[in-house]
Amino acid sequence: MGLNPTGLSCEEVLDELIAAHDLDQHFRDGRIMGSMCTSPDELAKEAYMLFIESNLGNPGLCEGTSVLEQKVIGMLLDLMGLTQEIPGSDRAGGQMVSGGTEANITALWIARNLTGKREFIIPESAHFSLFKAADLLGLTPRVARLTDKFQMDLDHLQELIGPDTAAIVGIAGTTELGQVDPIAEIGTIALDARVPFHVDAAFGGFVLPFLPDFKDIYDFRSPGVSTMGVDPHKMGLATIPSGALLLRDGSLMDRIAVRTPYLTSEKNASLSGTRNSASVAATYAILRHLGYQGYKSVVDRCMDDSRYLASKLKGLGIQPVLEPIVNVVAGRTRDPHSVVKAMRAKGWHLSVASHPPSIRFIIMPHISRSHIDAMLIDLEDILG
Ligand code: 0PR
Repeated sequence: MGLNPTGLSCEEVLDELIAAHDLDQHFRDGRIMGSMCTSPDELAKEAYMLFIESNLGNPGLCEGTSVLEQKVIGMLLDLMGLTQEIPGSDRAGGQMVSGGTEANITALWIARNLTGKREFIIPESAHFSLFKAADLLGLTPRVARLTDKFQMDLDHLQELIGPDTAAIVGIAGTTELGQVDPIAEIGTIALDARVPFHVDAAFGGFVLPFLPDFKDIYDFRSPGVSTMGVDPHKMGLATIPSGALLLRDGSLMDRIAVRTPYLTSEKNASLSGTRNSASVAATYAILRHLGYQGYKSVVDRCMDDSRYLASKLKGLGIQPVLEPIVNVVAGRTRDPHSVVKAMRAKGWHLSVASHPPSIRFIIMPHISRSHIDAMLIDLEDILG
C-alpha cells in the first residue's frame, strides 16, 4: 500500500481503524489468559492523553514530566524495599523505560561498562530479552541450570562465576512459571564475588510486594541487589509502554551517558532518545490512585482466582507444575501446543510453557471467575 496522494476524511480513516481494531483481541472479553498485560485503568488512560506531547528525551522542555518521572521512580524504589531507612538509599535512582526488555538491556549495558567484562549469568528460566541484550552488547550469556523447583541452581551459579563475569541476573516472577529465584542467596554470592546483580522483576514487581510470603526477600532489601527491572505495564495497570529500571546507585546511569550538544541537557543516558512520557504520567496517576491497598486488593483477587484455577485443573487431571506463586499457572499436559491450538479455535487465548511442557495461564485483573469457569468447560471438552 502506497501513501494516498490526497488525504482521506477523518470518518474514512476512523472506519479503517475500527475495522482493524475489530480484528484485535480485547482484554474486556475475558478470553485472553496468556498475556502479561491487561486493560489499563481509566485514570491511566486519561493521564496518558494529557501528556501525549511530552518528551522526556528533552527534559528541559518537559520539567513537569521529569518531576513526575522522578516521583514514580521514588515510589517504585520504595515498593522494592529501598526505603529511607536503608543506608545509602539517598544515592538510589532510576529511569522509566519501555518495558522489561529495555530495563534488562540497560542494566547489562551499565554492568558491562562498569566492569569491562564480557560474560553474564542467567538462569535457564530467563526471558528471551536477555539474549537480545547479549547480542547487542557483545556479551556471552552463561546459563545456569534450574533446581527441581525451577529456581536458579546456586551450585551451578557458583561454578559459572569467573574472571570475566560482568553480571548475574535473577528472576523475580519467571515468564513461564512465575517462580522466584532465591534473590537473597544470589545477592550474597554476588557480593562475595563483587559482581553486579540485576533482578528482573518485570512481572513480579507488582505482585510480590503484596504477598505476605515474599515481602522482604526478593528486592533491594537483599544488599547484593544492584539493579531491578519492574514493569508497570504488566500488573501495574499502567498503559503500554511502561517499564522502570531502578538502581541502588543512581549515578551508575552515567556509565552509559553520551554528550548531547544541542539539547537542553548536556548528557543523555538512556537507550531511547525521544521517550514515551505519556506512560510516565499514566503510571504516576495509577500509583497515586490505587496506593498500596488498591494494588493489594487487585493482587489478592488474581491470586485467589489463580489458586481456584489450579485446583480445578487438578480436577481435570492436569497437574499444576507449581502451586501458584504469582498469578501464573502452568499445567502439565501431553502436547500442550495442540491443546492451546484447539482452545484458540474455541476463542481462548492461552499460551505454552516450554520447561516443562505445559499450558500456561496468566490470571490478570481482566479475568474473572466466570471467565475461568467458561474456559474450563471448553478445556474439559477438548481433553475429552
Ligand atoms: N522479563 C520478564 C520476566 C518478562 O516476563 C518479560 C515479558 C520481559 C522481561 C520483557 O518485557 P517487555 O515485553 O515489556 O519488554 N514477558 C511477556 C512474555 O514474553 C511479555 C508479553 C506480554 C508477551 C503480553 C505477550 C503479551 O500478550 O510473555
